[in-house]
Amino acid sequence: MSDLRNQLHQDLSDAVVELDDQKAADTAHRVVENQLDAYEAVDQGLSAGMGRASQLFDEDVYFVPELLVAADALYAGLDVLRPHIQVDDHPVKGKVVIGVVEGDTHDIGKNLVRILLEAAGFEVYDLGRDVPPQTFVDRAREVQADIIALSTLMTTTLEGFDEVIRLLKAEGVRDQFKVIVGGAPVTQGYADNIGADGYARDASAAVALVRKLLAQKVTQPA
Ligand code: B1M
Repeated sequence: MSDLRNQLHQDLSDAVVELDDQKAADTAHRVVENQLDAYEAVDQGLSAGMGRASQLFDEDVYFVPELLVAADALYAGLDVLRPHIQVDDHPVKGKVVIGVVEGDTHDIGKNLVRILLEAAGFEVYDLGRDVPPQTFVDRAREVQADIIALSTLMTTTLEGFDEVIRLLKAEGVRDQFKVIVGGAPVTQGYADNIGADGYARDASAAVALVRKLLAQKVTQPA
């Protein structure tokens, strides 16, 4: 069974790299028919494939049109797998407000993070992309979020992270929320410098980080 699972993960990843939405959907159906874990298939198949496609972009093998069609293949697989992702019954639950900061419209990675957080049983409020800092703060206060999750793919928009934290402090509510950050140009050092509560490298790491921060909140109430 693990051979089949590995093969289907590889096929999903290849489907994204080959820009083949039909293959992505067909392979995703095979994952479901064989009762394999849909979450793992998203993480280790589709998401891994998008990472490979991005790498090919960096190497000037792929250009923007290829990346957009790769994303179509990713979403074709996701459409099939998403209803089959088991919602985790992990005891620690919480509310997450997520979005891509102002000036940045790259949302493929943020969407993956959102989907895996939802699958992990968190209540996720997705503000979309190009989100002004004040909107994060207002929405987090409105829904009484536990976590504010900020994503960006561009160095030029990183300062949106600082701005959200600055506004939280200015409104005297910094302690009410854990702020986590991620996206390709982000590092643990950057997160530490701006006083974020955590950094995650990819979507699965984001789920683990949210769990860890919420578990700390439960054991150390404010
Ligand atoms: Co553009 N783009 N793009 N782009 N684009 C980059 C980011 C770039 C690095 C390409 C390059 O020049 N080498 C570059 C940024 C350079 C910089 O840093 N300053 C760039 C640029 C410059 C631009 C434009 C300005 C180009 C232009 O118009 N001149 C423009 C931006 C417009 C704007 O936003 N204002 C632009 C536009 C676009 C498209 C629309 C064509 C398209 C985006 C489509 C979309 O998202 N809806 C696009 C794409 C596809 C890319 C690349 C090729 C791929 C990004 C991607 O989707 N990767 C990218 C180059 C690259 O990354 N190699 C590039 C796949 C995705 C799954 O990975 O988003 O990294 P990623 O997410 C990962 C992790 O980062 C992490 O988890 C995810 C999955 O595991 N993660 C988090 C993400 N958010 C997280 C949050 C967390 C935790 C983890 O916690 C909160």
